Amino acid sequence: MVSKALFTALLALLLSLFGEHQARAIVIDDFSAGEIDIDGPATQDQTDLDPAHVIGGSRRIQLGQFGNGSHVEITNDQLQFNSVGWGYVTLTYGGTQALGGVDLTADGHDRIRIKFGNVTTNYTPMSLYVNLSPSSSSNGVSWQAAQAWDGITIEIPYAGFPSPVTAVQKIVFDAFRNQAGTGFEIESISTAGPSLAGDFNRDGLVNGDDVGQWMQNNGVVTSVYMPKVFAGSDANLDGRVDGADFLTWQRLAGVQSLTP
Ligand SMILES: [Ca+2]
Ligand SMILES: [Ca+2]
Ligand SMILES: [Ca+2]
Repeated sequence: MVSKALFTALLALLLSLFGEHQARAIVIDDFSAGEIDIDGPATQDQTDLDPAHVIGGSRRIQLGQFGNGSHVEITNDQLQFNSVGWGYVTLTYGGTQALGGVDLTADGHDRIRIKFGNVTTNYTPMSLYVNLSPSSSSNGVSWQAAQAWDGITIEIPYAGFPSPVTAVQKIVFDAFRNQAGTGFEIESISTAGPSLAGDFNRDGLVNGDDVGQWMQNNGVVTSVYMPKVFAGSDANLDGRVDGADFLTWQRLAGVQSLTP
């Protein structure tokens, strides 16, 4: 017979072991805190936000425009940006108060992961800076979101960043000089570790949902302008989402089906 006390101790041990293997992502922003609805041009500082949802507990939003009609909303756990004219939005974490040296590589994480919602644009230049002033625009990691990016997850390996990410004081996401009529949604920005190549939507499983994700993003090319940025659906990391990536999914899904 196992006594209740022993059982409880064993359970606690198991939970602690399990906990050690859980790679906990650092949430840079999941947009579930600090709802906002503003028209540009505007700059707004939000403080005292839950640091579990916004790194450092504060975010600065700078909303600008060449022409008119830029608009940003943080609502329903996502950021939504729209612009009639050429608009831009910059999010700064650690802007009002430095982040205090956050190690983004904790738990073996080696990349930043950005999950998009709908994207409506021919192209939208974006950048991510770590520990750099946003004015150093050539020194961050840049990419261009495009129409086919609906629902895409992209990942930016730390190897692509010009600055170390082990003692971070400031993180800046910049979507600049968007074409007229641009709209995009971002669900979350977080750290991440390597994942299964066929797990296109990064939910930890390789299943039919990933095929839906692949179909949505089939044809996306990241390698032309953005050698440092990869789509979650790009299983073989060659900078494009195509049939070769689907075959990787098929292989992995076949392996998994042995242990449903
Ligand atoms: Ca979210
Ligand atoms: Ca999946
Ligand atoms: Ca590929």
